[in-house]
Amino acid sequence: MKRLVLSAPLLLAACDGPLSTLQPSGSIAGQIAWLWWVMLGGAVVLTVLVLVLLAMAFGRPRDVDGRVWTHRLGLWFSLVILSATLGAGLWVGERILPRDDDAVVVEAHAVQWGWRFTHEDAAGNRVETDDLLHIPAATPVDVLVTSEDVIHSFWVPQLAGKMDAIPGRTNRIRIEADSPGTYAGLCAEFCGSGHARMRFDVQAHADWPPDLSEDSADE
Ligand SMILES: [Cu+2]
Repeated sequence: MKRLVLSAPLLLAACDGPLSTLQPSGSIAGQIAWLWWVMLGGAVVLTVLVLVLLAMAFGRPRDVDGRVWTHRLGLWFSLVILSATLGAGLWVGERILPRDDDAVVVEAHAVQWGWRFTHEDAAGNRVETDDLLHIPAATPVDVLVTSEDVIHSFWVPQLAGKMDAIPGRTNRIRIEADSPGTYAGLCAEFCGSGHARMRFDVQAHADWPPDLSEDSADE
């Protein structure tokens, strides 16, 4: 137990970095990170309860009130915790869905093994980029996710959750970056021998659409 406690900082250090869902850079990813902590809190509380019950079961015999430990704690308390985490999941899940509003729409097309992204320039022309998705900062962006061949998955951990790229189907996911910058993305569904190479970047621009003719790294 002592080792586990001492190694906690090391374990938490692994949750750091540009692919961490626990370092959100937008409101959608922020809500997902919040839900992660709520789920962790609920799991810890129930795990502690089970460990206490186990300790009592294997400890020396003693008189216990069955109504308290079985009904109130074992049943009702657990139901309250599970209901709260379920409610939090439904609440967050509903709030991060794409809506019919003025969100910017871009496209992400997956192919073994890379990403082709499309956005519109100021003249309304389609601009295609490989493995680099341009989006506006501080604006909701809906990504239309498609696939050429097998199932892939579009994931930018600091901006949103995952969305599968399925052949013959268009899935929509909303992402948002609070501020200009570059965010790491990857394919989150094993899709063959080149899966590990399916990394990409998302560049969030203060000005939209961006002028890519001079320098795409204008942020
Ligand atoms: Cu993949």
